[in-house]
Amino acid sequence: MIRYRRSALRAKPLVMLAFAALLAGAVGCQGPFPQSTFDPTTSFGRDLAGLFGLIFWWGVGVFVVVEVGVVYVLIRFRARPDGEQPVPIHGHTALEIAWTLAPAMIIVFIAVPTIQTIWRDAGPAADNPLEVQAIGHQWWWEFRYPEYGIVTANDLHLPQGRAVTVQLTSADVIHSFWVPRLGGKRDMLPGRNNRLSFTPDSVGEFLGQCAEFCGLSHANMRFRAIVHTADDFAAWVAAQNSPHASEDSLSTLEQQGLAAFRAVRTPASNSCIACHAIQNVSFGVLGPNLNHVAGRSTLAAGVLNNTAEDLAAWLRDPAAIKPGSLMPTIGLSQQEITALVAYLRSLR
Ligand code: HEC
Ligand SMILES: [Cu+2]
Repeated sequence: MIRYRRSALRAKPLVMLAFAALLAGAVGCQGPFPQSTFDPTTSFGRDLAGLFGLIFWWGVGVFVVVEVGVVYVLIRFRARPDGEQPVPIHGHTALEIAWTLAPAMIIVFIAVPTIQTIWRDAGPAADNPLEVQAIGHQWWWEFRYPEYGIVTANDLHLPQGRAVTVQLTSADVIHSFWVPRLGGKRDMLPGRNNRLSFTPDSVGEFLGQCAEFCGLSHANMRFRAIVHTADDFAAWVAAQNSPHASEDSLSTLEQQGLAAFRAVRTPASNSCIACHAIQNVSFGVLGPNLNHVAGRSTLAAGVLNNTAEDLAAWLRDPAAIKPGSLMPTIGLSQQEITALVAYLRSLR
């Protein structure tokens, strides 16, 4: 009696815990799902989701057949009081052939659509694709548009309805390019070119993420694919290709910022110009190209908002915001930070 009551007491919190976990899980099932592969916006993404669905339903079919078989055998051949022994089926040729063939058939049913999909989607994009070179860096994304002479970072701008070929490579370690709603995930390997081809069909912003552990700030290596209408994309290209405001037209504070940007520091590797490129100012390539940086949707690969306060915090101590950041803490004065923020925010 006492034992029974003890275990009942122990079971109660367990049941409640299980219930709470179930509730938490169910609440977590509510959208929105900004990085769901089940809501594709390219033909490539739809092909992959379709293939997944097909194989999932094959799996459901196999599950049902196997479970029905198990339940049938459990009931049909259960121990009976009269002790009747079932007849063994060892060496039953027809059965042996059947259960060898059935899995082989299932593999064929999975393999044929899979290979068809690979054939359809792994090739180069159709006529006149937009080529974008995506280069993974610890821990940010460089995007180059050879057709337009544009180099930018962390925002992948794309036109709706035009095929895109993204050439994938890395400047350092292995990264992986993944925008779940555009479809597919593909590694970026140093010294090698991989390719993803797709045609975006919906305007919008789609979140991307490095999907291969690449060091301390791997989880802080995010980006956005921003799909525009053809006209808006042309406007974006024109804005990227327009020159920055001339030096003479900068305010005094902005000019001080430009001077701080150009300053050669000690050690020299702490100079902004050693790592960053700005049109007509510098050619560094270790960090993101800063042309039109004020127009980006985020700073530091999705970690910061592109605001004056966040930019100032970044310049003060990058590693405090992004562990392991390859931009050093330079020890800028408050005056230099204010001026640099004003200058960088003039690069619209
Ligand atoms: C040793 C190289 C190096 C130096 C020197 C350097 N940076 Fe950086 N910078 C980087 C790297 C690398 C990143 C990318 C960090 C990341 O997102 O992980 C970066 C990011 C930035 C960004 C964010 C850009 C974006 O689009 O996200 C700004 C702005 C910036 N640096 C400004 C400066 C300024 C101003 C200076 C000089 C005071 C400077 N940097 C000095 C390497 C450097
Ligand atoms: Cu990475």
